Amino acid sequence: MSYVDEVLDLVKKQNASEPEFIQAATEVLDSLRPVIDANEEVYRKDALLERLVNPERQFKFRVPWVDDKGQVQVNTGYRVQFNSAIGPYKGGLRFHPSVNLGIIKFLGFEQIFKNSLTSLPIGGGKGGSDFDPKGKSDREVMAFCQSFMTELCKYIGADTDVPAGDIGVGGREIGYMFGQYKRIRGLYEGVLTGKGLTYGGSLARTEATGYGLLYITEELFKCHDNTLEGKTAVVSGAGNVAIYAIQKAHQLGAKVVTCSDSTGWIYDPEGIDVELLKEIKEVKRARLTEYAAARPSAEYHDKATEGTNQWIIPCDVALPCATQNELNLEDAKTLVANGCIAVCEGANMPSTIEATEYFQANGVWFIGGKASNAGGVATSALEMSQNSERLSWSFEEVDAKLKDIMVNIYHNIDDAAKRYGMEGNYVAGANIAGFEKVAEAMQAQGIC
Ligand code: NDP
Ligand code: 2IT
Repeated sequence: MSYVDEVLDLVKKQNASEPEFIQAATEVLDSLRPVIDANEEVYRKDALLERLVNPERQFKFRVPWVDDKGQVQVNTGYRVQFNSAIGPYKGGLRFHPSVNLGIIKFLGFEQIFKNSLTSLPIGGGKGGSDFDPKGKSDREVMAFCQSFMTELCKYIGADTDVPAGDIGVGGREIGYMFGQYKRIRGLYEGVLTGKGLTYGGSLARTEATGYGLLYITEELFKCHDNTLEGKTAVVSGAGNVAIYAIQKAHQLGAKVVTCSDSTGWIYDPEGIDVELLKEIKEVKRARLTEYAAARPSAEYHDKATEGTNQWIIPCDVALPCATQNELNLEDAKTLVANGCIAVCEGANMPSTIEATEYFQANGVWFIGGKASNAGGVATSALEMSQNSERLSWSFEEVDAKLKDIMVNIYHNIDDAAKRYGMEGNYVAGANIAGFEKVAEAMQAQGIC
């Protein structure tokens, strides 16, 4: 049996109750076959892959907090410190009722390769909680964040592990957690990224994931002698990544006609009104029904009653920006049948493995999240640099660096795929390019 198959068997056996982690590990290891096969003896002897699929450390802890009725609530918190070969652990915190250890492990595993692709010195980690910020008062969110950080602060630090946001964690939550870290540890340091601009945050971090997604998509089109100008795009999600993806897509001349949240989706043939969407989601924290109510050109579709999603709308480009496995084989078939030529993932693992394979088999240009959503964490690393030198850079400077990083990622993953005879397979290219640096650093640091 090949070394890759041996380790995949082990992953499935040891993590049987973690389907998302198995999915992420399978996608990566499968596409690394040519690289591993070429070095099989050395890697097997050093158990390189067994070390790669096992987190260096993981924490699971109780998070008690008091709700507005005086009732004590108890949630579970997690932080997985997956791999520190190339830098301090770096990766977001997700607050969503679906969070469990398997979800955090899948996200932490993806983060290793994504962070490597940014070319910046950051290792892979992820954390979060099954806490649901939806419908909670600001005071309840603060109480939760303070309790969460009271435990988490023991394991993190500006040079050891630097969390940030993810689903359900934005500027408000980062602020409450930063305040609590400072109180307990007595340190004013860059322990979190995505901070507010008045206390060490970086300009352009809020926009970075969505903007970065469009910068790499733009480069993809350019390198195929094509352009985003005049193209129709379908976006899922209506959170941080989706909002700024839509904004940059419009700046680049495309028209985004959809967005979604967990209950419904909007079709707006005149193009999504980003300012209205921002007001509804960032300020009011309301549902998309309000978007349709305020915008005569928009239709609202309820997912539960209609059983549909935004992927049925014909488009040239699809940008999934909500959550894992939100785009399945059926959706992929619909998109291809409707003429979609490119799919670039803003979310982490939004396409199932079957959907990804279908896109690739049908000539769709497909860039997986590890590469295409790396702009967020890359800009987090730029925030860390600014904190270290106690300076802040202008929006233009950060944005220019972000664009450079995304263009470089495109060429690195394209080159890696070509080196192994898989031209156009950006999934394999990303996994290979991400892996090469981490593997070399792990080998250089001995057995640890
Ligand atoms: P937000 O919490 O800001 O927004 C998430 C959006 O996705 C919301 O519209 C939400 O709808 C929807 N969504 C979340 N969970 C589900 C679900 N189970 N089913 C359907 N819709 C869902 O998160 P972000 O925009 O920050 O994150 C979106 C994706 O991008 C995630 O996969 C995240 O891991 C990834 N990502 C984020 C980065 C960042 O910098 N923020 C960086 C790189 C990747 P609702 O409000 O109804 O729940
Ligand atoms: O998935 C991701 O890359 C993020 N949620 C951002 C992580 C970060 O540290 O900025």
